[in-house]
Amino acid sequence: MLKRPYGLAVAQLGPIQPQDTRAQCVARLLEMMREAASRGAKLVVFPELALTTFFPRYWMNEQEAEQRYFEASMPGPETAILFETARKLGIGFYLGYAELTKDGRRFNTAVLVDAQANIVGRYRKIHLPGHSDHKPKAPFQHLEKKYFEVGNEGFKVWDTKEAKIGMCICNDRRWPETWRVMGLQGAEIVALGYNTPSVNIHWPEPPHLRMFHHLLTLQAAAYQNAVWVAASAKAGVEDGSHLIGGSAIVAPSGEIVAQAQGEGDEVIFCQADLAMGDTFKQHVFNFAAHRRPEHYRLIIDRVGAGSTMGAPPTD
Ligand code: CDT
Repeated sequence: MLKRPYGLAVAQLGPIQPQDTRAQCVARLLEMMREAASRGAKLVVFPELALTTFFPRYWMNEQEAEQRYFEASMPGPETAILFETARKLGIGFYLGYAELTKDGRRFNTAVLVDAQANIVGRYRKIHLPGHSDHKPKAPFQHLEKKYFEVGNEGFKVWDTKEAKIGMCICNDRRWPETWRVMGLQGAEIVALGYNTPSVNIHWPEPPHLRMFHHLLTLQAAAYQNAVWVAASAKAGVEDGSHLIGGSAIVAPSGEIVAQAQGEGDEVIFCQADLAMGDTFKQHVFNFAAHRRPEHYRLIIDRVGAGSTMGAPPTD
């Protein structure tokens, strides 16, 4: 089979402190965008909520959150330069940010921007982790359920000129349904950003499991859906709270082909051969030949099992 090379880059961000400005963050993103383009990338993937510190760790009222951390337009005054630079460099990008819509709704969102700087796709996070109530005894909060609505646009795949690209955000990667819905649309690349605290405030989870489960889910999803996965962390210590790194590019074989070494700003790159996904889609994961949807009905009919159904969130 002919190779279909596609330059794929992931730009991991080190910590963003609460006092850091949008302009400072955007300058860091621009530097990495330039590096990604110079290495031959057609797409660079930035993290979830890439313009601010991971603010769901703070309890505040919604109005304050909107003023400090949300974007009322994309591109906006501080992010326009990202679009202009991408157009000049001829590179596409994925950018996660907190979206405030014109009618005042809030979503944890990512956009897919093409090499002409057009927004070609938008994804609003569906699997929101954490809680909406104040937990004063916890070392920090995880208030995504307070600040964001559940995404209302589903899991889509965008047919760009050179690749079919899907998007998801952070906690979505832990759920096989996320990937299969995109796999069934023929996704070739799935881009995702994440902010994963190494401490679980809900139960004493051994911290090493955070990295293990992160890579486990990416690798299983890449293989089972025959897609390339490009996953970008916001990493390091933000205001005393540690976020895991581990940004990675995973092939449809399930193998990690590039991985960030540290917890700072870092670009990783690989020349992804999209034909590898075609091979897996024609054989072991030939969905049309092998799937048995008549036996999968419970997946859509039932939300949870047994006694945990309807229980409060405990991630
Ligand atoms: N940002 C985000 O979604 N973080 C969650 C933390 C919960 S860990 C079970 C994540 O899935 O990484």
